[in-house]
Amino acid sequence: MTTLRFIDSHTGGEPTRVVLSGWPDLVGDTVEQKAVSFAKQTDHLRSAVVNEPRGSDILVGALLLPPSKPTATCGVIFFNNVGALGMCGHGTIGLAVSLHHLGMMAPGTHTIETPVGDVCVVLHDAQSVSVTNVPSYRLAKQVPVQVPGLGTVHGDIAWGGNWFFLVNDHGQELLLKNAGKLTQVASDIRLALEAAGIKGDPSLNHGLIDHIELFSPAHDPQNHSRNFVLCPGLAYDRSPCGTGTSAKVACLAADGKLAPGQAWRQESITGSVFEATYTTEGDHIRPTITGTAFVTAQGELILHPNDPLRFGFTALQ
Ligand code: PYC
Repeated sequence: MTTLRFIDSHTGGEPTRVVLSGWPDLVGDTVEQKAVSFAKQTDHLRSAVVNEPRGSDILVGALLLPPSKPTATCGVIFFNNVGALGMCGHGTIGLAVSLHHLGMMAPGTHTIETPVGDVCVVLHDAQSVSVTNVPSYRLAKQVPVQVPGLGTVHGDIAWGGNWFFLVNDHGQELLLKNAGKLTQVASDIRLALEAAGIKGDPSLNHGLIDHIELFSPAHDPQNHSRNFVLCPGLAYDRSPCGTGTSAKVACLAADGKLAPGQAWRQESITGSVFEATYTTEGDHIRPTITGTAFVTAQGELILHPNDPLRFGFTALQ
C-alpha cells in the first residue's frame, strides 16, 4: 500500500495539492536534476495524485522537497494532469499558505527552489503571499499565426516561468459561461503554433509554448485587464495565473506601458485578482505577484495495490 500525505488549497479558485511525504527519493542534488528523475521514475505517482479518480484535470500538484541550498526554505516541483510545470505562481501562493497552516512556514521572507530557478516568497499573513518570480521577458512581439476556423491572430511570446502566447485579437468574450468555447479557441491557437513550428527559446523548458493567454478589458474598474489562460493539459486556470501575469507584465514593460514598481491588477474569468509589480534585471524583469489562498482539505492519499485505477487516468493520456 502506498500512502501520500497531502494538503489542498485554492488560490483565486485554482486548486493546489501539496504532497508532503510518501514520495520515493528522487535522483539528483538540485530541484532541476530531481525534476528529470520525477518525470522519468515517478510519472505514475504524478498521475495518481492529480488525475481522476482522486483528482481532476484542473488540479495542480506540488511535490515538497528539501532545499539543496542552506539559504532556501524548501524545493518544489509543480505538476498537472499531463506532466511537470516549470514554475507555478498560484501554486507557490498555495504552497506557502499550506505550509503556514501546518506550522512549517513562518510569516516573512523565504527562498523556494523550483526546476526553473529560485523564487522569493513573502508570507504576509495566513492567507496573503507575494511571490517574486524567476526573471521574465518578452521574446517576440505580435507574431502572426493562422488558426483554422479563426483566421490570423497575433500574439506576443513571453517567458514567465512557463512559455506563453499572449493574444488580444481573438474576438471572444472572456466570460465564465464561455469557458468551453474559450478552451476550444485557445487550444486551436496552441495547435496552430505547433503546426507552424513557433517556439520560445529552447534553452528554457524546451521552448514549448504550452500556455495560451487571451486578454480583454477588465470587468471590475479597479483592475487593469481580464485574462483566460489555457494550461498544457487543456484545463483553464481559474486564477489569473502567476506565471501568465508575469509574462503579461514582461510585455507591458517591453512596450513601456508599465513602469517598475507600478501596480498591475490582473483579473481572471472567475473574477479573482493578482496584483503584480516588477523590478528590472538586465534586459529581463523580476515580477512580483501578490494573491491569497485558502486551505481546503488535508489527509492521506491511499494507493491500494489491487486498485486497477490507483495510478489515475485522464482522457488526455
Ligand atoms: O499560476 O503560474 C500559475 C499557473 C500555471 C499553471 C496553472 N497556474
